[in-house]
Amino acid sequence: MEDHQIKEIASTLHGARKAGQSLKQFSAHLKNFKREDAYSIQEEGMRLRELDGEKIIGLKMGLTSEGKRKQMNLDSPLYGVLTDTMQIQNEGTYTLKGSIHPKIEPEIAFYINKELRGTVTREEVLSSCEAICPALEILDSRYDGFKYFSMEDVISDNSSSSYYILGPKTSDFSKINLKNLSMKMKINGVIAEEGNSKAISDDPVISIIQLAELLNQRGQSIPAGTFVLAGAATAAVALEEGMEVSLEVEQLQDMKVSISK
Ligand code: 0L1
Ligand code: MG
Repeated sequence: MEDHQIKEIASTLHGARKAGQSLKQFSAHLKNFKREDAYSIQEEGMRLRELDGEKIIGLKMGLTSEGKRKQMNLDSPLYGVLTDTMQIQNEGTYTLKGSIHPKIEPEIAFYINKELRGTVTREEVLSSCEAICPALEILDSRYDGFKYFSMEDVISDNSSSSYYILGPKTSDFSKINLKNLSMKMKINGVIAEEGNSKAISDDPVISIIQLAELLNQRGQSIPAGTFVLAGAATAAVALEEGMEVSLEVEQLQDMKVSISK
């Protein structure tokens, strides 16, 4: 794909997000839309957000469970980039105004304090991680009907990232079995989705390993001082006014967010 096309698509997606308006999937009419083009569009989109004054502070892995990949008819994990203005404080309020068709999903996040580059081991990830926390990700696709025709559509759209909430940190997690933590996402006190951390790449640490590998393919790394949302443990739930969404992850502290119009 030529440079001007990358810039044009990134700018169209940037405008759609700011206007809160969905658009047609690019792969409906683009031939030969490659994964590397999609990540270039994502990077250009982040450059536009930085020009708007946003600061990149985190990363997210998506499509980390086989179930979710099948549900969305997409074939492999992907990543996106998170900025400071996408963050909502724990126990804060998310306002629906300006969104398109937002959904929320339960995750676990890792705070990385030492750069992770290329092929890394589980032990290297764990020794580079200063804390973990429960996290809620608010997805919002800039495409009509929250549908994609290809991975390239989603990646270009910064992997549907919109907002995120980080729960209280746990620094001493060495005795916590990250591969088997029950996770309950409640809406107004009633369980809406229930899962286990094992659903996140079979082990959420594997998501971080995969992220380091995906970034390395573009000559990048997970920088020190970044947090990473490792992926969802359950399906996402559509957001509506008046919801209070809480997340309980076994052995971690609870968190919540309120939804207003
Ligand atoms: O975070 C995620 O797993 C979502 C990635 C993109 C697919 C979707 O929009 O559901
Ligand atoms: Mg997610």
